Amino acid sequence: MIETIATKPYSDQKPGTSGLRKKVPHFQQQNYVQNFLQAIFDTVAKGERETLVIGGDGRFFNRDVVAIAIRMAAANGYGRVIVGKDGILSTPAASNLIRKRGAAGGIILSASHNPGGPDGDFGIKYNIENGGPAPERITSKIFEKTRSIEAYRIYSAPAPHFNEIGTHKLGDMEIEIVDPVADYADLMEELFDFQKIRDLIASGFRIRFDAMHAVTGPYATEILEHRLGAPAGTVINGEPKEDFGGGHPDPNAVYAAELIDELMQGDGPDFGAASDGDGDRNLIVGKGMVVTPSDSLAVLAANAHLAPAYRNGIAGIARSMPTSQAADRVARKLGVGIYETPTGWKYFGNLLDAGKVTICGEESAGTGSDHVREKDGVWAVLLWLNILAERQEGVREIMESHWAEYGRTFYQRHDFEEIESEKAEGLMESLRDRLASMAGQRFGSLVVSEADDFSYKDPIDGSVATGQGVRIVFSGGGRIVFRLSGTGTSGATLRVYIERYEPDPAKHGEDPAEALAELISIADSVGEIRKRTGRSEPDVVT
Ligand code: VG1
Ligand code: CO
Repeated sequence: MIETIATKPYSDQKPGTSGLRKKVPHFQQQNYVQNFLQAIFDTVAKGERETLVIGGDGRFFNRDVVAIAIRMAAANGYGRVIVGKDGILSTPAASNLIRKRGAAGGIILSASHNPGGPDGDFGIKYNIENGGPAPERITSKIFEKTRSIEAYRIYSAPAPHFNEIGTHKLGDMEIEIVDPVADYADLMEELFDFQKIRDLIASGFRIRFDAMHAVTGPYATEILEHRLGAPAGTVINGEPKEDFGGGHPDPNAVYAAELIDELMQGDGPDFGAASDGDGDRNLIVGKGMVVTPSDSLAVLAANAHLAPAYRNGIAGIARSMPTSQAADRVARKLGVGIYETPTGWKYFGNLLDAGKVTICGEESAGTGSDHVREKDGVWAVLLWLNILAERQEGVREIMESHWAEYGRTFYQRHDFEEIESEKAEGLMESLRDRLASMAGQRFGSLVVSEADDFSYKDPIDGSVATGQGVRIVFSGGGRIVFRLSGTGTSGATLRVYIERYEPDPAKHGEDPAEALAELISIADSVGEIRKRTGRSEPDVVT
């Protein structure tokens, strides 16, 4: 029976960069989840017995929300839901299922790289029929609905167990419980030359993949160990846990330090990789070197043609604005389009759908292509392996020859976490107020050539996003970007992105911290970081 239950609106259900993210206890407030899901269904459902994909990264509270989503989908006119076994679907695998099964959309439960557990973070995101995150015009409608919601609809019977593959019914709605890995692994096998990678591994090439007790464990184990023949133990921390084993599933130098250490040893593996909570990010580590995500995007774009799926070349590249301009130089050389978008994968969807770009990436360790409409951690690892197998070179050799050909873009991101929101807003406001007078100003040896607050007009649908981050560009190609994170759950996180282009090969071996030292100190003075926040050092440098 379909029940209509009265509810009261919450005022804080505004989706951020990637869906609604809050602490678990916040989500556990009465009807908090139900309100948000009903607002999604009211915004998107057409009542035409459509298909909905449901799954998440397995974090604490995942199962409860999967069960609620199934019962509410049945009460909101869906004809079929496709649910990952145990409620598990990595973000890229969910995107693939939506596309492959012609679903109207999907509910993805994840707070990505944020920690999990009863006091950790949780998140709900809606993806549209192209498999990608709902664009701004939809998320803002969802938010509007949450502010005036009066009731939600739910099927009174409990949801069936979803711990075994099979089909069930709830009222008129079919429930299909699927293997979360199989379709995704098949897709990877279509895109890449598995035989070549198998040969590379058989020749003694050693890989270490750290799944960080998050969702990619089963995916990486199936693909790397079962299908590509890597020895058991190649995937570490491969069992998804509700609290990620107490860790922080963010593949960066801080949280993946153990993996990086291993790769720094002379007798360690040849290639290291890690992914995040929901499997859409990637960290690539070579023997003795971590690959900066912005560089990884550039290298993947320059070498994509070595993998079967991209044999005929790429149509174009898109990168988020704070991502370094290394990829722009590749696009120029290839003679393909380069697009600069606001932060967040939702801005790539239209470009991918229109065939304007094939490869997209963000400085935050996200890379992907037109094979799905999300960034994809395991995909990036496999494209790297395919390139390594074709070129028969190590990661370091590939990086060094890339820099020799294109020049090196030194890059760092500095995060200042849990700043009081007012102080963070004040800092950004003050920067914006000073923008108009900044061009021509000298800081140390550098002169500002332009400064603005980034706004983006989507070339396909004409929609406009403003206030996407303050950019200060210096003559000679240096750049500092300031923006506030849209994924945090307590206080504000200030992100400062710093880059400098170095064409001289003699200087490519420099330590990034030194190569960027002057810009880092300018960032502090122009941003008044210490003065306004009292912070002298960032919490995380990536
Ligand atoms: C961060 C990253 C951004 C990424 C987003 C979602 O956003 O900077 O590049 O798309 O997280 O990633 P913000 O607003 O905190 O800077 V994840 O792996 O949710 O899915
Ligand atoms: Co993620």
